[in-house]
Amino acid sequence: MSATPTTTSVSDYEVLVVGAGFSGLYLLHRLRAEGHLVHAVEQAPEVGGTWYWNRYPGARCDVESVDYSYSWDEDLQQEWTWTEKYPAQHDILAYLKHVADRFDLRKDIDFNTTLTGAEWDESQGLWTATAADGRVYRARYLLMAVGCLSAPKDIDLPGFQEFTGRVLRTYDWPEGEDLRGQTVGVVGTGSTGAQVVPALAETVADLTVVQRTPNFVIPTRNRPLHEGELDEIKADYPARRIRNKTHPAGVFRSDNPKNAYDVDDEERRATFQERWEGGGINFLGSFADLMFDQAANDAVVEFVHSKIDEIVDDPETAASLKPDGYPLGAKRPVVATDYYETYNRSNVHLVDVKKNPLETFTATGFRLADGTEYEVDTMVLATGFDAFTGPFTKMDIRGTGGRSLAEIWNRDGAKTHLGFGASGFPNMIIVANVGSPSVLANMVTAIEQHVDWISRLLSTMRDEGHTMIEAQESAQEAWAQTVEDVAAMTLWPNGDSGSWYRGANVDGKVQLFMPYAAGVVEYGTTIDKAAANDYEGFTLS
Ligand code: NA7
Repeated sequence: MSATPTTTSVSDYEVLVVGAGFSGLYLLHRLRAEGHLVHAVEQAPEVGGTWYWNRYPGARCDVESVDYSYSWDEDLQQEWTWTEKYPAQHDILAYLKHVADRFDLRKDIDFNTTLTGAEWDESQGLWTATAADGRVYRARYLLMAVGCLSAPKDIDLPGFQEFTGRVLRTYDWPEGEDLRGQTVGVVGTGSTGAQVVPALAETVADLTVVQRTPNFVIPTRNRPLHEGELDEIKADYPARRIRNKTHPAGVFRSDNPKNAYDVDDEERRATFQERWEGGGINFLGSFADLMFDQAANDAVVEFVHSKIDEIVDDPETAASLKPDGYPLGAKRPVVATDYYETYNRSNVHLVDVKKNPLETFTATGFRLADGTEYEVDTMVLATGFDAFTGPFTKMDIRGTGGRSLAEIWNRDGAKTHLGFGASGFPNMIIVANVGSPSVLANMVTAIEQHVDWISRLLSTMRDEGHTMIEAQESAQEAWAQTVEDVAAMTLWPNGDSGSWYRGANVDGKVQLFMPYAAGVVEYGTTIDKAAANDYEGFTLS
């Protein structure tokens, strides 16, 4: 991927930003505007981060377009035209390219640059980062804007090396790839699988979907924005943004304040039905206690099961599609279009490998435990990510005394103070990842909150003559415990979901609940208080 330089070059900056997705681009803009000498590196040849890579058919965000965009520039939000309620991958990528051009960000980004390691030089108080092609970057601050879902999970399918057909990963789907007329297998029924399956079903000759754990899939109900709708939103955009920032999930959502059993059976079902028809993650706002009370959650589970029965013609397929044994929400709820309906097509078959395990891949397909063989031209892998920590642990990051971040996180789990810093890794600042609301909120809201805090921190440090910040170990332990305790007050960690929220989707990964479940409002109060208290829990020197 990376170009080979003819000589080894060393570049010096005050701040090195790793990644040019939503967080890296805003960091670059904001820190540059505040007079910091900042530069970014990006492994892709283009901006966009996750929205550059995930270009599989059907890729779409489940947060509304008008909210899944930057709020920090009124002209930008006024001039950009979203055409659909929920943005497709190519719409988001076009938007981020526009942002990069409009704010002249590209000149400070090195594309095709994959960092393989970074080492803290104690004597000089600098990070030295090395790219795969040998280029070296030195910077006082290393800002990890690497995304939560950017390192694909290693392939862990039995006998997969035997398969000689074509393999496509949703994570880096080749531009314009079309499987029209082919016999195709898909592994994975998470958010990605549930989007790619209906899209592929339209064009391929035959589609076999390998499902291990069924998910709760809520209909998106995407549609073009009505004429005048965008103008209306733009007329009062700042107020809408404020509402986003004052909702725990960072979204423009009206949650029902009632608990599920405050109402009778009829009203409860009508409420679920209305939100189901409305589509999208608003469904999660049906009742206030869905993620806090098992009985409330059982009610929503029962409702979704009834929808599956209503939609899916074949009773055996419907039974396999019903999630069981974990609360709705414990695994990230999936929002997709025509997912359950797709199983009524004659060219689509569901293989339930919980009932009939996948024994092995063969040269031409795969075989199940009962001996059934499937032959496919192409296997599509939608098998998920080494979430949160993957982008960090695949790099060789060395802190004070040569300690390895990968070794520590692989052994003890990923712990941070307030989601910003790890003890032993001075001046490495983490953006919207482990220990902060991140994926449990609208990522763009969470990112803006983090970037604003980080830019205040760096300007304060400069103004006060500090050059080093490090998370205190005791504060980090306490925050990791808080993150775990807050999650324990909810149903998120419950059941046998195998969720990537706690690293349970990757064999051998230490299981800690990684996002901070109290939401962006409470989190904002906590981090602002720490900042006002001389960055409590961090040592500045
Ligand atoms: P997910 O949600 O982690 O889904 C991955 C899917 O792949 C899930 O259904 C897994 O089943 C399945 N999988 C993974 N490994 C295997 C093996 N070995 N055998 C069978 N099935 C397997 O990733 P997504 O990309 O869909 O979504 C990630 C996030 O991206 C999403 O939540 C949005 O925030 C955007 P399992 O559940 O582990 O049994």
